[in-house]
Amino acid sequence: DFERKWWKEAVIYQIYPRSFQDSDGDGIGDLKGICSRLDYLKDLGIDAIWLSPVYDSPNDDNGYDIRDYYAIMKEFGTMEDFDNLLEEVHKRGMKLIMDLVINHTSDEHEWFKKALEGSEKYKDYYHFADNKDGNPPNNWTSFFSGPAWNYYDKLDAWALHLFSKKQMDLNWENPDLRRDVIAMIKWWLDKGVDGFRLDVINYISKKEGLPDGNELIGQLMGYYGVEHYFYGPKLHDYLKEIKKEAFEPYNAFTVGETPGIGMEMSKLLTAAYRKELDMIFSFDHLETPGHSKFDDYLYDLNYYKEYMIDWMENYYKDNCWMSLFFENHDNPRMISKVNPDPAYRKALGKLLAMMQLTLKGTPFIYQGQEIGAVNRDFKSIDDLRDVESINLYNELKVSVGEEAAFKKVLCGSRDHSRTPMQWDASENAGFTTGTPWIGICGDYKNINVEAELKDEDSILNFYRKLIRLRKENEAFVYGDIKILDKKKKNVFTYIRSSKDSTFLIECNLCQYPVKRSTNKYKSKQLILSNYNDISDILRPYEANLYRIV
Ligand code: TEU
Repeated sequence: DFERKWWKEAVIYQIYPRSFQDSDGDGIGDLKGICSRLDYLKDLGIDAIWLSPVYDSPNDDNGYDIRDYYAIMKEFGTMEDFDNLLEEVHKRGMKLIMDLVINHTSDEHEWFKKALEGSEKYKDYYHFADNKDGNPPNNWTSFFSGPAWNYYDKLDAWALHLFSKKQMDLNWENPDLRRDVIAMIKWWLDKGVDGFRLDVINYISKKEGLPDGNELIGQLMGYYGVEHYFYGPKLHDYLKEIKKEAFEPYNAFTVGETPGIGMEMSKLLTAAYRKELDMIFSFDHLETPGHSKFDDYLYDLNYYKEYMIDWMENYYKDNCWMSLFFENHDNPRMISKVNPDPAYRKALGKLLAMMQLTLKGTPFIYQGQEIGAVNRDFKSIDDLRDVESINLYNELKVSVGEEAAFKKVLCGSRDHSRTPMQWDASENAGFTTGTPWIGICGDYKNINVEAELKDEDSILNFYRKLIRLRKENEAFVYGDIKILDKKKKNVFTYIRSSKDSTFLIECNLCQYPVKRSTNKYKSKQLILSNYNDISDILRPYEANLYRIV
């Protein structure tokens, strides 16, 4: 009874352009490099590509600080290269989703430069506040350490930045700003892009007057002021306006990145009748409760099971559709989060693929996940590049010293997922002929696309088989899901069924053998497993997919 949409059926692949494929030897990935790898993605079974930002940027936050929405970052190539990439993607029957960063711009954007020159019109494109007593206007803190305000002595005023000091928050209250953003979105849609991932889109509406953040919430969340903007008063108004003015006329796909948004709010953002967004990324499943991203702990997949039971049974009721992801450019590699012991990498990598590609929702595969990439063995802070990691290190080392600060940052550093894609065992893993902008994972000699394509039993070939199975069996897309043995720890067993086929998936969520669940499905045929034989117990991270005949 679901409305059929291409984005419900698609397997989507996220590319972090800086680290995917370099074509001109400058050590930085680029658009031509991506073009040279499209056949690899087509062969993997990818239907749509989400490109992290490629717009002109000073790269304080690797492109999430946009200086010119209408130009391509020079390190990535030219607008002609972009047009060619879009054409080549479409030629292969794939779609291209752009990353739309409209909560903030770079402080080098022309709007902000005009504001600094005193233009009242453009000051109102941002959150400026006159200086009163030499202190920031409120107690809000940045996600990248320190106060969320820059002071500009020429204007004797402060300006808000929730992220880095060079990422200045836009004032969405301003209809002129909204009009300029909508015009820009339509300019990209006129070029033929198929949709957008909207960066921290739930932050765009701030509480009137930007009041101080509650002390207790600030301590709990680790950031002050979040309650005043994570689900702001006019968020739905702004989303309905962009949908009506830009996305709907072009039938453009949208997935909102919405940190902190819970299930009920997500329904208000994505239910079809709401005409706001098609999907959202919720992040609550990425950390087990009581843990922050920078804690030194192993992620328990039993929490993922609990989380998915809740969402699978409640989210779809209201005609909403889930995104399914384990990794992106903001998080460490999932295999390393669950169990860094190399003995389990292969089984665990396939288990994650099995769940992501057979649960109900649209899978977003992050570059490298398909070859079982793991965290990087960074040796010192000089190896890191991410503004969030470096700022946190500088903040922590004052109180806990350099070694402890580095250790804590490594637990959650975004750089783990930003090391170059590992294509083959040649120098620099085939990513560049130059010096890579960030170090390559030491294990690229045996963890690389070329080696895994040749190995029938590799994680990559497991993904390819699973993606093909998804395409051949509608049960994995629109089919119902029924979760069995909900209370049984370490076992995650569920049924996917449609009118013409039924599948049973059974997983062992831990590194110890467990008794398989006693389910009544006797007449089943094993069609895919991460263990190549049958035993009467489920081995560490065992994942089996059966057809019920
Ligand atoms: O991420 C916002 C966000 O939720 C993360 O920055 C998160 O707060 C942080 O990583 C927690 O450790 C988006 C982009 O995905 C991210 O790359 C950008 O840095 C950020 O917005 C600002 O544009």
